[in-house]
Amino acid sequence: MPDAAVAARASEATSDNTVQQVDIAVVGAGFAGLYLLHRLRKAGFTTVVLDEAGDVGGTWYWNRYPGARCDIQTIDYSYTFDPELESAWKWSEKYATQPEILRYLGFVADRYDLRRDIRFGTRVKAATWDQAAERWRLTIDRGAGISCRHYIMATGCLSTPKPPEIDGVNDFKGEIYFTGRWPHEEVKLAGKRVAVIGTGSSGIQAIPLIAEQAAHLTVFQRTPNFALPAHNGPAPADRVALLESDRAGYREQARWSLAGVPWPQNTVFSWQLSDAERRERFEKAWATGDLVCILTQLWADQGGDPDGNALVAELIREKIRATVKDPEAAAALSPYDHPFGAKRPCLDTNYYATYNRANVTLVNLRQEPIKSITATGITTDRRSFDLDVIVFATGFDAMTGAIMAVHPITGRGGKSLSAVWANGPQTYLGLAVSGFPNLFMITGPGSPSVLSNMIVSIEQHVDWIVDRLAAMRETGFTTIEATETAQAGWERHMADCSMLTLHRLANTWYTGANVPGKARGVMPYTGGVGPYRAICNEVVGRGMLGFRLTGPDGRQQCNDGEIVRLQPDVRLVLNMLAEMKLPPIETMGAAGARAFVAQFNAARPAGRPVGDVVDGTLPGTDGLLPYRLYRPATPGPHPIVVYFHGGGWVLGDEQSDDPFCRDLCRRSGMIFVSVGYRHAPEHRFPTAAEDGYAATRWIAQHAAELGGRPGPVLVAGWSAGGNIAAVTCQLARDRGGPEIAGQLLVCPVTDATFDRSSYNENAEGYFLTRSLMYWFWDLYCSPADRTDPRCSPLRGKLQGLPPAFVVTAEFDPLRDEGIAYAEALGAAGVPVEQLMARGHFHSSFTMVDVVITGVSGRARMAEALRRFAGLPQTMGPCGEDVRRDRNAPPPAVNAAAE
Ligand code: N01
Repeated sequence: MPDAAVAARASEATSDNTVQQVDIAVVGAGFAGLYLLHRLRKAGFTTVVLDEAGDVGGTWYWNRYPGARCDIQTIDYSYTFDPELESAWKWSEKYATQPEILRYLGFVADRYDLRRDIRFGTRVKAATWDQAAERWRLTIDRGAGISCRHYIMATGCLSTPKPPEIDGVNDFKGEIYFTGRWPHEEVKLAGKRVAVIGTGSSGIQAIPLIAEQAAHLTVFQRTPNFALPAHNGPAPADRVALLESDRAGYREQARWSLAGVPWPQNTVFSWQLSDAERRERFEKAWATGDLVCILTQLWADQGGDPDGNALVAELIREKIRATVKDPEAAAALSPYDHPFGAKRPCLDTNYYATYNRANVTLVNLRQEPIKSITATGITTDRRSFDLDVIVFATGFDAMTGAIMAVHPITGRGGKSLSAVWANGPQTYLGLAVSGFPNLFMITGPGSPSVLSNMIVSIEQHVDWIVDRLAAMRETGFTTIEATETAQAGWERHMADCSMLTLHRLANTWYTGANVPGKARGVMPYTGGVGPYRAICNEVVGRGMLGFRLTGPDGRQQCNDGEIVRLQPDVRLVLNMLAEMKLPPIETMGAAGARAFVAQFNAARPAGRPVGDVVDGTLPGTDGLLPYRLYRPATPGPHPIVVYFHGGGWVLGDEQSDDPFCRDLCRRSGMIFVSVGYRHAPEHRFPTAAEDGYAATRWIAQHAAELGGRPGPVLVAGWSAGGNIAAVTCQLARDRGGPEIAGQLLVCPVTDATFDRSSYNENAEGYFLTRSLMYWFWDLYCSPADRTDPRCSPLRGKLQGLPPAFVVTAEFDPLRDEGIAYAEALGAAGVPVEQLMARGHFHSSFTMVDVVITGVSGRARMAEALRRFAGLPQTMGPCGEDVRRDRNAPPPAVNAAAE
């Protein structure tokens, strides 16, 4: 279809002075608005779509600069709602050009006869909620306005260009263009001196093509970006074959994937690969020319861990150095200020090689900032450039800009959206805002949107909204509004999710950092497309949780609450476990349960390398006990932590908490000796406790032999191991040593009492169940012995114990006894810090590299251990040294959530 076929066609229905009455008004006629219109119409809603542009296309209408293409392969960047549409359209390239994408949208508009309900060239000037009528009143710049029951912003995430923010723009006598508002007529650059300001995706796509035309091109770069060759051409045969082998399955997989494009989840970690293997993976991904591939397929820790990420970043910088001949330019083009992927990487065609051209100059604004734009060009603080054309590729007021651009939006009680969002966007699910009934956003802030294949996310949002509106109509409800509780919960969940990736570590449009004065925070949902879809479905399944619905007869429905209270990765783990439909562990018998644990542990990510791992035995009270020693890679001698594994005194061994021991060894810079104490039911109470104490004494006496620092040791343990660690401290105090410098108790068992709230609230559904705990207790200890402080340390004397760091998890049956122990220690005058881990479960901290949100908690545990050991500095969450003020007091007893 020729371009002309999608040329501007002004819509009708603008001339008369009557307010147009519709069920639903939509702003935006891009991918989102078009599908929305199609679905709303099919559902029988009267609808009008408004767009300032002269035709359909949304962002693709405006972004017509040379080189504009999509950066998700076009076989994925397509509507999937209609299989017939899929077979009716064939893309010509792997990454379609802007004109082809615009033709596609024109084709869709024609196929479903959409234009007749779109008012082009129409701008919304204000939207006001009329509470009495329960309708939105829209003021527009052409005609009498619109009255609608529901108002939907399909305004796109990257459609409002940000102002140039450079002095003197208006003085320039030459031509000025914005990539985001490129003229429809041809822009002639041949023979001209052209400047491009900005090296994001737009600049990087445009620069090579402008360089081919211009007499001279000067690129003004403030921050270098990572760019990868697109290797454009026909759609890759392997991806096409994958799609065509099972189109419906492929699309469904995309809908449940993390980024909206079906690629398998990576389970191999960088430290499990040799340099050569990493390079091989990298070269393969580089040759693929696919953002999602290189962002997800190298190694499992590339997106969430700075160390794993740094390996990719350096491999890309190597490519830049190999391509750009001038070492100074290569250095300037090499990004060091952000992790790879934390800022949107770009797909390019000959971008870096363009800097080898004689007619291209790179100006590094970090070394010579722009002073001003003058009548004749651009002046930096070192030199002046005479120019005929300046192209601003300076980006967008992303995610919120386009919504704010149709302001004022005034909700219930005169609330203004800009006021509500003054400190950053607040939404429920990125779909709705409390105080703004019947207002929806497609791919709004708080939804996966720009961190996903937009089309998959758009279809999900549109389907969800239209289905809800249809359901409301059926049930007679006329308004729907997010509650404040739900919205605040979503904000917390968003913040939790932001810890899963590295986006928070970069100054980008994802975080609002590109617009001066804009509130900062990760705006898109980083928890992934599939998990997000599951959450939206769950909201419906739980009776529209977090929404208030009202009807004309005074009827109301409101299941208030937070949709996700678990940490996002904990939720995934628990869902996965639930899907496995495992029999309760306590029904497996001790041998069966041990076999299960061994199998379960074999499937987890291998722990990270430490300096040395040594297996040995030590004399216990009744024969030898095995141990595993983890030594840091740093020069010793190191303080020693005696560690006791979890497993209810029945399961596990000295190796079963291997990743946790490795992690704490690395973070704390201390030796961990994990002790294989004896288990029930073969060895019942008090064997485990006595073994723990005996082992600690022996290790303290042989610290130097073990390569450790002589002097006091520390103890640590998780779950039943926390119980043994706590008991060991009491025994050491009462039996004349050894000296213990501190105790780390992670979700410890402290008391054989089962009536605390957490035993009921978290009785089931969080892996460690109440009935499993009953079983452990029964195997370990007869009821008559359970008040003995050697199994219930909370009942012992607590004065004079070493300082403690007590970790408890919100969704753990053992939570309250851990808290009780910490409080009792504090009351007995023992220095104690508490970490109450919000949204975590019993195993959160030991599931290293699975529960990523446990990282900061483990960093704090390591800090506490170092403090107990008197070590002078702390180590940051990712192992980096973080100097702390040695005179500063230790953190106060901390009940804050992690
Ligand atoms: O915008 P950007 P974009 N003085 O914000 C610089 C999508 N997209 O339009 O980083 C000097 O990424 C700014 O520098 P800095 C894609 O998601 C996709 O390129 O702020 N420089 C930066 O270099 C993309 O991420 C495609 O220091 C100034 C650049 O301008 C998103 O849209 C194609 C400046 C802006 O980069 C945005 O991309 C195009 C100033 N005052 C866009 N202000 C596809 O491939 C800003 N800069 C699908």
